[in-house]
Amino acid sequence: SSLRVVYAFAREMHPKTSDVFIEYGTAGFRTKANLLEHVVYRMGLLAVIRSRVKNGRTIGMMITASHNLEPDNGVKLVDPDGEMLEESWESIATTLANVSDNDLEKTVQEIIATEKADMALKASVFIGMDTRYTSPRLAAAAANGVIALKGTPKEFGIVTTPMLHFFVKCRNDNTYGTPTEEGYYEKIVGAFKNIRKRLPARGDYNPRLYVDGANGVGGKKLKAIKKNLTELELELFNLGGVGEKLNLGCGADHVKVTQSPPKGITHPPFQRVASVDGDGDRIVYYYLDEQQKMYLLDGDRIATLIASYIQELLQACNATDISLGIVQTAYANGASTKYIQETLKVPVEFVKTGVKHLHHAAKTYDIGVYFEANGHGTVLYSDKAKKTINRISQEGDPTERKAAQLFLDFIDLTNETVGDAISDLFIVEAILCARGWSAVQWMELYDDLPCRQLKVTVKDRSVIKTTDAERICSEPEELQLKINELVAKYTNGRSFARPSGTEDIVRVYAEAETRQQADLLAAEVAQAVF
Ligand code: NG1
Ligand code: ZN
Repeated sequence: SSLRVVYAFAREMHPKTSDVFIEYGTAGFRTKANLLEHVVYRMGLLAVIRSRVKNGRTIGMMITASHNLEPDNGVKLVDPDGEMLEESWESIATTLANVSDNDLEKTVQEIIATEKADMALKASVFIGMDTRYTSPRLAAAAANGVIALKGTPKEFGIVTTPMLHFFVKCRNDNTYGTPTEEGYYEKIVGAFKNIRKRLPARGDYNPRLYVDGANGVGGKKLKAIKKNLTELELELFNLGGVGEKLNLGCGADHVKVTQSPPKGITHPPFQRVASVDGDGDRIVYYYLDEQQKMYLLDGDRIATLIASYIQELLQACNATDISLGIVQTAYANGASTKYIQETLKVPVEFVKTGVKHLHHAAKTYDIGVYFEANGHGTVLYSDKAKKTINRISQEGDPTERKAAQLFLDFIDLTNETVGDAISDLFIVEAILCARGWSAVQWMELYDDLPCRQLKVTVKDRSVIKTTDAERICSEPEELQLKINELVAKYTNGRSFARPSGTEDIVRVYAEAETRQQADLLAAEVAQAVF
């Protein structure tokens, strides 16, 4: 039977070579690349089963370790609507990844039975990978897994994570777009060009944008886009040339966490710079002043910029019955939350770290804007919102119609499946252009509280349990009491500690009125954790 083939195939080609337990976490499986081949092969098997459980709809597999350094790699599954794998399947994936080669056939059979997969159905799996040198080998293992259960793999080669999500969505819902790289550019870049036709550059907006590509796939794709782009003057850096290492000293995570510019770029004062991460799903902006002081415009800044603009568009269309909400995590700067509540007066909700939680919460609004502070986020438009705006674009009075038509282009510009650095870049640029703003004017919306993130290595990070969207530590109880005590010493102090879902560490976050106080509070809480 085909299952015997799977079993033999695994033994011969992708045997389990490590006994280290591996877990499907917030970012799928992620570890040293040399420990992953059997995991990826098995995820190929699982993707076929999942596709059949979903009536033969296409499932995605992305080979990437995002902002991690080159020796790591990972794999994530994408569900038919282009969203992350349903949470209940994460434990199934974990089980399958960890069984011995001897138990593989039995486990596959059990999953098929429990999930009632009709193995007679066709199955389709889209596979994408980032630029790591270990990715082609892992993508091949993924395809082998798909073939072993008689599914049909389609390999897209090197693409950004959000591009793969987009392809999967389009394949299963052709009203969303065409599931090819060209289809992606046509929709996203096409929408940007339409917007720019409606809104020529004005005021203090300067169409010149510098980009830090993290030496990964995002920069490479922007290079392709740049060829046909006259509306923006892109200056691209860190494109992964000879000797330039992925994510090393550059990229969105480096810029956000170290609060310093990436290597590989020099720029004039006040030049707007966008920094993307290794697989092109995160983006942050920054600029330096004449004294080389850095001003960071992170995910919270992008969320507030987008939400405030959507609010304007809703008003201009007179779409009064459309609800707008923002979703943040504990890492959101307190000043951004205050701005949302007090100035924008938009509802804001907190969820646990990890994009799937934000995505889920954002769906409860007619329009939901979600961003992690690290620059991973997007906007979700409900059918109700889309229908309403569409109707106004045809039936509203002339001003309303015009606003609604512009709004429709903004919806097209958005990759709703997942946070997308390229889509977000064009959204930010379109809004800055619409407002005639420089990055300095964007920065003036509110002042961030100085903040600091630290990593603490502990013997067993799982002893720390959290509650209230990870803002409170429920176990050990003494730890939260200690944090309360430390925080109370500082003006506008806030701090929390949580075990990372992607690294074997505890993350400590602190913010306070001054840089010195934020640093001190973080250090004190880290000491308490340790
Ligand atoms: P962990 O390691 O659980 O903090 C990190 C990021 C998340 C998310 C995931 C997946 C921070 C503080 N945490 O999770 O936001 O992006 O990686 O990549 O940035
Ligand atoms: Zn990423």
